[in-house]
Amino acid sequence: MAYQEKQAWWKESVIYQIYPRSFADSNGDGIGDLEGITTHLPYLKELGIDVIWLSPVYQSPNDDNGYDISDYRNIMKDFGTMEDFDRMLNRAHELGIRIVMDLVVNHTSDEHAWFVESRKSKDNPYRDYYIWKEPRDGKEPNNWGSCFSGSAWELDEQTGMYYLHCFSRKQPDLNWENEKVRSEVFDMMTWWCEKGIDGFRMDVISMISKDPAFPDGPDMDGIYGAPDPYVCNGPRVHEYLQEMNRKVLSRYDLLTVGEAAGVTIEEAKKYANADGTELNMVFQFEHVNAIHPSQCVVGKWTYQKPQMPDIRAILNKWQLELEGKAWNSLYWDNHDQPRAVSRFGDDSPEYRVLSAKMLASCLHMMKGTPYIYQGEELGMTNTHFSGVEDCRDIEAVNAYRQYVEDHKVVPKDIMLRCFDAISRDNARTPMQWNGSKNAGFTTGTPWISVNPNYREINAEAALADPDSVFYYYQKLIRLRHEIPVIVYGVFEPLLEDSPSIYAYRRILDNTVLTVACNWTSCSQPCDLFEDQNAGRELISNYDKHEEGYLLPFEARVFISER
Ligand code: TEU
Ligand code: CA
Repeated sequence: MAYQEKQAWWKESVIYQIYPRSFADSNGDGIGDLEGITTHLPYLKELGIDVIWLSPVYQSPNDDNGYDISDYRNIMKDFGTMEDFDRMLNRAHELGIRIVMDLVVNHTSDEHAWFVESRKSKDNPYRDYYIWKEPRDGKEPNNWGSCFSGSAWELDEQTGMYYLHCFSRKQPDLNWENEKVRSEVFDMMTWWCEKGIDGFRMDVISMISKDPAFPDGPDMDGIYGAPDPYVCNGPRVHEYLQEMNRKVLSRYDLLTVGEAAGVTIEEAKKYANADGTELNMVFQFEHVNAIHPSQCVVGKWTYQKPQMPDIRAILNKWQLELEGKAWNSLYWDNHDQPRAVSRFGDDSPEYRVLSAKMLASCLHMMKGTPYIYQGEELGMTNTHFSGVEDCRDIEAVNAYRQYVEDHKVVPKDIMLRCFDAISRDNARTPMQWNGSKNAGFTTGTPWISVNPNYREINAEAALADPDSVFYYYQKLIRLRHEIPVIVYGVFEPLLEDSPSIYAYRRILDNTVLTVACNWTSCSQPCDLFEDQNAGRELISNYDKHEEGYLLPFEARVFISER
């Protein structure tokens, strides 16, 4: 091989994210659970994925659906028991599927024993586990707003001091400066590794080191200041991750991916450096935030559709600049994002299947490790919110209270339009298993409404249709396992000025992969496949092509030797 990229199983894998609350309910309480996951492992085996990333299953009062953990070594009661977990892990391993856990250690729940102690008094041994500050002029220590509305500081009456919470007030930020905190976290991680889990997805890991000066932030939404510049990629974050790597990660064979809000290319090269001193890869956010602030109603809220050329410029930049230096993760969807086919494709009956397949091709042929979010393989769509009472997500509910009700800066119907477009609840409606009541998700009342389109869009229907989005994903995954250029080929952009076609090449030794995706509902001229004799088609979402054109939402992948 002329070109050498270090081989690794986590580079050759496809990851499937499960949001347990919404995946499958085994006991009729309306909440997905571990037993539900175990039951559906054969479905995932059929899809062909290698790894499951499990959103948090730890004990939690569920202020933020498990991202507020009150005991890292216990299972959330709603989800089952540790025995259920062990059974799921064993069963997955028997099927050759690895399990990656969500690690949420930027913050804990306020009901975690450490915080219960910490807030008791200024001299409590756990006081320094969290970030406590004296009031400034009788008010909050600085202007930071929380991601979930309101101030990022909460006054605790007991001691008259404020604690920091970048997310909800029930998610106090841990103080990573305190070496006891770090060693507690590393012990806990080791405990899970000894259990035999296969890796960690690290929640907002880019935020664990704060600027010790805690300066006011730039305007966030006309009300609060944004903490981002002072909490993302902070001064000691790489030191902490290198310590974690030395003490835990390097001792096991793991997949590690850092959720890295605010990460730049330069920072990613450190977090995911090829020497392996920190993490395998990070989730960057640029392509899912490809909307200019001027197109937002307030804060992150918008109903504008992002444009392909902007997304392409971002993804191409990440592909080119990490080459040989760090590894990319590839995703359209997760539990914090609206459904990909609705946001980037076209979820109308005419184009839903075609555009879902196009998006899948576009992403899965890039260089990096692809992530599929539950239901993405069915082309599940966004849902509709007719009022705030349809919402479950703390982010949406709090934003509604703050912007619509309290400050009255956004009219109700505009806010709901934003929710339809990008609320996180779009991703959290129950997995659509079949056309029976509640989409086969539960026999009880689901904790969040099922998307009304479940009679047409569901796993049973997909498995019965050879042309389904499901089988298209299955084929993409199989191709990745069989054809090295898909994993290791160098990325080269094509047609960078096209307003409608996203195209690129991948090259490994003499093998060339050519990928072209039409992001529009019109036929578009395209001459990339003129010389058809030179190779063969690997996959496409159309059986017949039109010479010199890509049909609406057509995707074509071609392999040849040079
Ligand atoms: O998300 C953090 C994050 O940066 C986001 O995607 C965040 O949800 C978004 O900015 C809100 O608009 C992680 C988890 O993925 C998310 O589910 C949690 O709510 C959050 O951390 C707190 O743990
Ligand atoms: Ca249940």
